[in-house]
Amino acid sequence: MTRLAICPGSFDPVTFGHLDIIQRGAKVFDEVIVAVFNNQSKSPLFSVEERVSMLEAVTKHLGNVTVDACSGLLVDYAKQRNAQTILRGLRAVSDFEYEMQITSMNRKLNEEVETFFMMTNNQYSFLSSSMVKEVAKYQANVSDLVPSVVEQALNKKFSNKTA
Ligand code: COD
Repeated sequence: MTRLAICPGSFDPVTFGHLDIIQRGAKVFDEVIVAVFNNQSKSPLFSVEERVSMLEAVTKHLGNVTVDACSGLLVDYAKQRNAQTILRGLRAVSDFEYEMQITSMNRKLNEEVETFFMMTNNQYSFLSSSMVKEVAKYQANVSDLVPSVVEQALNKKFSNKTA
């Protein structure tokens, strides 16, 4: 049986923290699908198409990773793809409550879907897409935080805007 995991998120935009979880997940599972959702509680900077395209660029070296644009419920998407595992990353205690809520809701919606958590690499424990956007808006150097394709896209987004 193929061990397939769905790695869901907003990825607005993908950071080295996300990439670390995807890369490590790709070693544990036979196949990983990175599922890009629009999280209603966050207003996105990049369109889903832009996020998918950046994720495809930064995961192209991983043969067992694919990227997909998704809408609707995560558990429905997992069922559609015949996946029983959701892969999420955990940074700090502050993530725990949010992740517990999502996991409990998903379990209530479909108890056959299990969620696996991977602890962040220490060097990325402070890293989030929102912080990257916040500092990039003020032209700070984000090359240590995001892949270069994302850095270029951020520069382009913010080059015509006054902070
Ligand atoms: N280090 C390690 N992991 C990290 C880091 C980091 N520095 N930064 C982020 N991560 C992890 C996150 O913990 C998460 O596991 C993943 O990377 C993606 O992160 P985000 O922030 O892009 O993803 P979210 O939290 O916005 O994703 C929310 C979902 C899209 C999964 C959620 O809204 C969802 O399931 N939507 C579909 C509708 C649904 O089914 N709703 C019911 C459940 S709430």
